[in-house]
Amino acid sequence: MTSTSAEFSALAPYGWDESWAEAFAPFEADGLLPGRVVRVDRGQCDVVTADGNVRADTEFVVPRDPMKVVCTGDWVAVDPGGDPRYVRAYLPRRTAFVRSTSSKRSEGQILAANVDHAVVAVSLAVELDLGRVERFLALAWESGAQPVVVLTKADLVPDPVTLAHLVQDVETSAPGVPVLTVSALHGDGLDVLVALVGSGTSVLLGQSGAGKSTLANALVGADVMDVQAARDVDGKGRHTTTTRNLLALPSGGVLIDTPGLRGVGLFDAETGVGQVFTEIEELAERCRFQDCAHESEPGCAVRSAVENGELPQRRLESYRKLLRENQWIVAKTDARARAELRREYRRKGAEGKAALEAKRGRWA
Ligand SMILES: Nc1nc2c(ncn2[C@@H]2O[C@H](COP(=O)(O)OP(=O)(O)OP(=O)(O)O)[C@@H](O)[C@H]2O)c(=O)[nH]1
Ligand SMILES: [Mg+2]
Ligand SMILES: [Zn+2]
Repeated sequence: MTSTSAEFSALAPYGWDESWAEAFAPFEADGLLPGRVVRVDRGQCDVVTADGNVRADTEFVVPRDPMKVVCTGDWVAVDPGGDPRYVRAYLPRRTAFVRSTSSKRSEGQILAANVDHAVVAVSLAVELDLGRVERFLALAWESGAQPVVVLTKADLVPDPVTLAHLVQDVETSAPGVPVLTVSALHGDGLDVLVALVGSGTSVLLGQSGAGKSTLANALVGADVMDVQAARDVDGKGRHTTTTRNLLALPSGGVLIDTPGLRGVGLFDAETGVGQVFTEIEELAERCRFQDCAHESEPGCAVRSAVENGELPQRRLESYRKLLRENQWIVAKTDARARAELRREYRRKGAEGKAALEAKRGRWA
């Protein structure tokens, strides 16, 4: 069975296509309804379907694994009958943003799924923190989406030379990533962003107060998202946006607005980190030793690039810091996985022993 044309016309603005329909076919055969999650809060989600918006419980697809929790951007199979309705399954994700939840528990948390463009919003109202930009970009690359950096509130940097320098600094920290400047206040630079988010699904990421919801409203052309009242408190105070919201854009494309992230912990993002620091990884290929740590080894191409001013020292330090952090998370996750495995073995071992004793008992 294939997806109906009603489904196509209702869901196409949200990104439904032939290949999603194909992935959905087995669920269609079971009489389930396809839809995209536009918002999640506390075990429930809003799903846009051909029957309009439905609120559904996600209970059935949550086997206590935070990576398997339905999230905004997921394509899901909803039980059409029943009260409450249930999300029965989600389709395999094309991309997923994962961060580590906290430093104590090494768990991944899915921020958004099936995203094509990751728009990292960075406010020009506060001092540029390139390390933070790099961290966001590592997360973005790791997800499988193409990142773009948007420097917001460009109206606050009226001097074009200063603005150009800021853009250049970010570009140096973001190889392969377009860097745009926009002012939602004046509308400057919005056309470039409109073109970029006009296809596929984009997610707005960044600190609280960076101007993500202001951009979302500008792109939607209506005040659909609440915006922070005072504009001089970037990154501080209350988060204005508290849920992740998926919006269909009038000129095509889908946008997910997210709550500001104060800290983004990496979660198994080594590939992503590598993509943020491609120039360092390229230099490293020319180091004399293949496993060069770029510290005191002779013939280190990375250190000599720093010495001759080709590579900023800050970049190398940031690279090391993110790699270290990532290795630590991976080690911790592995340790946790190993501990779980040990528990499992012990449990199985105990079962096995009990079975053996029962058997012996029978023969005794
Ligand atoms: N001067 C200026 N201020 C802006 C611009 N865009 C946004 N702001 C202000 O920045 C503040 C924060 O904007 P929001 O859009 O709420 O920020 P956010 O990133 O969505 O914040 P959270 O939802 O908390 O993550 C608001 O007071 C906006 O008016 C801009 O282009 N220029
Ligand atoms: Mg917001
Ligand atoms: Zn080296």
